[in-house]
Amino acid sequence: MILYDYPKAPNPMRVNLFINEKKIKVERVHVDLSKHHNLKTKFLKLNPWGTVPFLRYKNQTICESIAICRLLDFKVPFPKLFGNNPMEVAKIEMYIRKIEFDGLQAVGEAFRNSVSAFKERVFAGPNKISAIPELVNRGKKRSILFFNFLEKTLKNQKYVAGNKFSIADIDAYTVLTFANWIKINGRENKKNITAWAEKLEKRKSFKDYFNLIS
Ligand SMILES: N[C@@H](CCC(=O)N[C@@H](CS)C(=O)NCC(=O)O)C(=O)O
Repeated sequence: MILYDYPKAPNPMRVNLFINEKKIKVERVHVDLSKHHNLKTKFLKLNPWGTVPFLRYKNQTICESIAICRLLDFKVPFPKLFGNNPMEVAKIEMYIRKIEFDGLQAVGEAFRNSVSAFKERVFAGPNKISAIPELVNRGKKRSILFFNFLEKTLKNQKYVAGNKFSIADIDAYTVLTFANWIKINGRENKKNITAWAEKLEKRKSFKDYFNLIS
């Protein structure tokens, strides 16, 4: 099992946090996104989508962070990060979709449309699509709305999807970190987000991740 990885980037970050929570040992290949190595022929041959993370397992490629986590979840079922009963599973799925669409994509919209390196390739992968600078502010507004939503959610529950730590916390924390790239501090004036983030940062899985990228 080989993880093609660039741990500083948001999608690899969430898979790395998941792997750490599960204490899974994987072999890693570093794909340097800062040098666009994801578009090198040798990587495109393995993953034509041109994104990381992706996992090579049994001569097959699995890309998409949540799909990778799902596969790993079958291999190492505990701790349960996708829920333990139908209601937990549904709630976690509900939150991870909301976080991906309204959080990760919002920050991504502001980031990708603002960076000169992605001017002609605004979406991850090999396709050439031009950036639209007007979307930077829209992405920032959407990101702020997302953090307002997260603050409200964390007022009533200890973790994002309820009273247990789950993949939803990993995803939401990843958005919080990614937002620094567009100079939005999701903790500012948000006591529930701040307390929750500080709690997560005490977990061994998070400390191990920070060590990996330092
Ligand atoms: N939906 C995919 C997104 C993967 C993705 O966008 N990865 C980024 C890094 S966070 C990437 O590979 N970027 C390469 C590029 O910009 O071409 C997932 O969940 O894994």
